[in-house]
Amino acid sequence: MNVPARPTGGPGLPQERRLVTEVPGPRSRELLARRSAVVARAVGTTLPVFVAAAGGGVVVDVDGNSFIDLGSGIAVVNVGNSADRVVAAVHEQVEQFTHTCFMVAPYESYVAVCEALDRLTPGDHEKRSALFNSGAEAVENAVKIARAHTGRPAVVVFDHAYHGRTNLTMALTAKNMPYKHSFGPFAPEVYRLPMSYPFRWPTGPENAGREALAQAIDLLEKQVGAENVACVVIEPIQGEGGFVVPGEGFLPGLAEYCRSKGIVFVADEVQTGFARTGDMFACEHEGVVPDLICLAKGIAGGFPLSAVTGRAEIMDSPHAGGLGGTYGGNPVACAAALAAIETIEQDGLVERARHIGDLMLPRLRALQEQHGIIGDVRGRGAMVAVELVAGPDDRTPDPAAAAAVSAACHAAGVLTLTAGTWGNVLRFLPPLVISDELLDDALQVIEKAFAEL
Ligand code: PLZ
Repeated sequence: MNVPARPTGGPGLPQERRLVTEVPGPRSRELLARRSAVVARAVGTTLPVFVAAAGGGVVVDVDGNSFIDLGSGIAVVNVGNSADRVVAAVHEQVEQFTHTCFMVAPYESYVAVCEALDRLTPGDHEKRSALFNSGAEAVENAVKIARAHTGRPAVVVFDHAYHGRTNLTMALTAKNMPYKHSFGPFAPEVYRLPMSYPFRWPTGPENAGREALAQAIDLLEKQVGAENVACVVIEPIQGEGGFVVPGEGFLPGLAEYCRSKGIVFVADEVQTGFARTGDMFACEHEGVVPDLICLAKGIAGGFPLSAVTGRAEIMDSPHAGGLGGTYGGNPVACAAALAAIETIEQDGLVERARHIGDLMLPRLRALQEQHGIIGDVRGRGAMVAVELVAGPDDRTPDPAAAAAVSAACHAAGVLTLTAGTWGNVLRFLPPLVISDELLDDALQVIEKAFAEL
């Protein structure tokens, strides 16, 4: 195969949607063939092109096609791909050392990341952090910490939740296919409660906060018993579950209930964190202060890093040596995190996320007026979605329509993702550095895809 000159990624890439071949193009097709001969088929692909470079609001493939990025690698590159500060910090770090293992010989950047998390996460109580590699690992460790602290076994989670693919986090995740099917048995002592899902709440969205809270507490007390519960784990806005924003009062009520019963309240902000929703963390929207917060994805501009941050007395419950891992808080990932956090703060990306929501939500609501299959438009900041259903008076999920719109967007040069328990949610997660012009162009492509459905 003729390999073209390697394009340089980062914000300097031309910020344009550009199709120069069919999708996938010939070079991507060659790589897809190589891939299917050696990569396990269980590992999925959303957009069947191979990436050559990415930056700002675009992803460029090996055939020279430039896609508008509405996925951010699943809410990871909030600061954009190969963001300037991240690239510089990583270069500097790899020239110094790449790994010692923090548990063997520590280094300053790990401590500096924990200082930043102490400062940025909700609440002014004394905090401690521990660093890991993936979102799932952060959630698993939060459960370990909560169990050590309370001496209780049970973990309470919600319908439509997604917390990862390891054995314990599969048990916490709600959806069978594709995440759990044939992979059991799962970890015990996991209990699932109904979620506050306004669009699907039987008595109407306005009751979804209050009624869901009462139901959740009632079920928890009857079926589990508060005194058996180590922690409640919840995404403040559900990610893979379809960008479900709980009804007002649900999260604060739950946090308050947990406090009154000595249950550790764990916010899984793996997808919602780091400016994504127009606040640094989604919990802040209703003033919720979690006992423990799980962080990953947007924390390090594309490098594998995750964290659990929380109340010092809870975090310090496990015995010395009880938490860790070879790579947790790797120095390159920590350098990237410090640079990503600086970028979010210096470049006003929290405000930028709000601005993206202000641009997208009205356009999507206008689209809803024209297309009865758009049952719901929801989200916050740069985490927005539309849920597709049979029609204006029929909420039967329509995953085929979501797949068709998404495919039309891909063919036209816009990278979109789907989500939701029924796969009927189109979700949009642009990098926070995307230009208004690109966003407008992407919205026009989405509008056209609905018009031609
Ligand atoms: N908690 C809230 O969104 C990861 C999963 C993609 P890891 N979401 C993307 C896929 O199909 O595997 C996620 C999340 C929330 C935990 C996780 C898990 O994070 O870094 O993928 O382990």
